Amino acid sequence: MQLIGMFDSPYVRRVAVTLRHLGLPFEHRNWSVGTDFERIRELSPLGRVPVLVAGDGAVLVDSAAILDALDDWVGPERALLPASGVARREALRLISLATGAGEKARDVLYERMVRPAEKYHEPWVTRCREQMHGALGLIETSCREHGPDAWLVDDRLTQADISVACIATFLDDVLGLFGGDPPYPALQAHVERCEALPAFRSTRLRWFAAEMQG
Ligand SMILES: N[C@@H](CCC(=O)N[C@@H](CS)C(=O)NCC(=O)O)C(=O)O
Repeated sequence: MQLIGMFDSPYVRRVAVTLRHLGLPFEHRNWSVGTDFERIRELSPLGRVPVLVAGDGAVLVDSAAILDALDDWVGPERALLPASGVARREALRLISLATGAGEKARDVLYERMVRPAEKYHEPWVTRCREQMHGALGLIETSCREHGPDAWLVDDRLTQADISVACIATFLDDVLGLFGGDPPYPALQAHVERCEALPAFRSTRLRWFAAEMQG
């Protein structure tokens, strides 16, 4: 199995953390959507990461579809998305809020990094930031309600914990989330708990935050 994409992407990283946590071996192709765009497009004409090339050669795109396949492969006992009921609904709610916040942050970044400076549109950036903080506020409430020693939706780590932590770490790396206003103390405590786990530690790019904020 091959995972294509750099761990600076929270979407790639949540797949990598999931693979490691489940003990599924994979080769990591550390390809950039900038410099390796053409060879990524040879596998997936969409040209986005993550891309997963499965053992049977199938090419999977989009982290949500990849995570769904991984849960399917390990079976219901080990699947990281709860199978049904309130836990599944709550996990999907938190995952959607986290990925939505990540997309809004990505829009803010691309406005700065991709668009010509004279076309930078501040009202769009302000709107994206408001949307991002709206979603993060709901995640903060959930983290606070569960307390620092509990997982978010179950008595074990689920995909909600992984996705929330990967995306919040990314937001801290690129936007200084945990040093900013408003503060997110309960979310920060949850992220620190997750980032201490081996699957997270082995996929953490420490240089990335320094480069983004330097
Ligand atoms: N919904 C997608 C989002 C993936 C995504 O936005 N990947 C970014 C890297 S963080 C990317 O490939 N950007 C290059 C592009 O869209 O051209 C997923 O969950 O996999």
